[in-house]
Amino acid sequence: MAGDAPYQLHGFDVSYFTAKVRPALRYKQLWYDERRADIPEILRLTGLGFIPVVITPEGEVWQDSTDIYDRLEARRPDPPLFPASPVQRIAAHLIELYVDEVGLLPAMHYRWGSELGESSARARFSAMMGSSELGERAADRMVKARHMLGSTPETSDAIEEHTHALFAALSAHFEVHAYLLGERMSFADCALMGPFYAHLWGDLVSRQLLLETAVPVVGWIERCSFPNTDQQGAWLADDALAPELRAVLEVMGRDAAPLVLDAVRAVEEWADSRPESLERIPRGVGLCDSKFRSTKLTHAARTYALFSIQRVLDTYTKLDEAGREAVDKAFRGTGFEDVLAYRPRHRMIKDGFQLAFESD
Ligand SMILES: N[C@@H](CCC(=O)N[C@@H](CS)C(=O)NCC(=O)O)C(=O)O
Repeated sequence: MAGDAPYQLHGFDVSYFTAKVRPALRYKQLWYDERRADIPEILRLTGLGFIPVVITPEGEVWQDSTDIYDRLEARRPDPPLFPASPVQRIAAHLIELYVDEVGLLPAMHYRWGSELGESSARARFSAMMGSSELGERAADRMVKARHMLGSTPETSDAIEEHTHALFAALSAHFEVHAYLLGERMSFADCALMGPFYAHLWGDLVSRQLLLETAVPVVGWIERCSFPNTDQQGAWLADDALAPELRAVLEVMGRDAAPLVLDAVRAVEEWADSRPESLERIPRGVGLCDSKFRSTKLTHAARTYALFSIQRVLDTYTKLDEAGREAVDKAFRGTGFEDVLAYRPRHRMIKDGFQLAFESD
């Protein structure tokens, strides 16, 4: 799809969700121009203060990393980001669910949860904004967001245990395979670059941890950053998942599924009796308590959680019986079976760029 203008990616190098999208643009071999996000312009274009935003050569505006994947795949199906076979496709969706809802915890913990982490992140933010005043202000907002997500001094041990388990499982996997689903990148890899590129690799404390304990993961970050076409092989044959991926899915599923489901239940309860006259649904509907490993973790129940789980379940419930059986068998015992068994009673849609309930 050669045009006479590049795609534009508006984001930041420190940004989690920009890091989800950048590898997808590179993998698709699109001509794109990455810009430091112009937030007033993004507000004007989308009505929202979120990055990343992609502007196509024709001037279409794409917002939300999940939506950006869908549109990229629809426009340029080759090379593919989305596996067509049920088990691999659902695996990729579940990994993206982990990233969108829970991967923020290790990312925020290592960036802001220690003196060295916070002081180096503040310096990075100030350098990025070209002003220590603006950098400090942005950092203050992130420190608050970190607590709302459930990354606090009380949960830091559990988050570190989770991260160590994840690094170990991913290292064992990437010692054998180039990417999560085999020898070709998929949107699962792009999604997992969300926590791994901007935060875990870009930040001082976690970078040291990766280099000391998870070198195969560093190799994978490098491959996802430069996904050259001539270095892409195939996803595993026969819709298989690598045995090594099972351990990764177990860390993600067992630790993350309870948090996602608690948030979704809280959002649904709120939606049962939501005020009729709401112009916009809120980003969060209050706090909810969950168990993260064996620690109590209090986190904001974000309305986006319902949208995230719906994305997985829409794919799952449309599978034929044989596909659903194969998926059930593959994810049984990972913790993700509880996600696949959930049936939301409210449905979310996008009204423009804004999340809304279908009946609104
Ligand atoms: N669902 C959106 C989330 C985007 C998002 O939260 N981006 C962060 C930066 S990494 C942001 O813009 N935050 C601004 C805010 O929370 O107000 C996506 O997947 O693109």
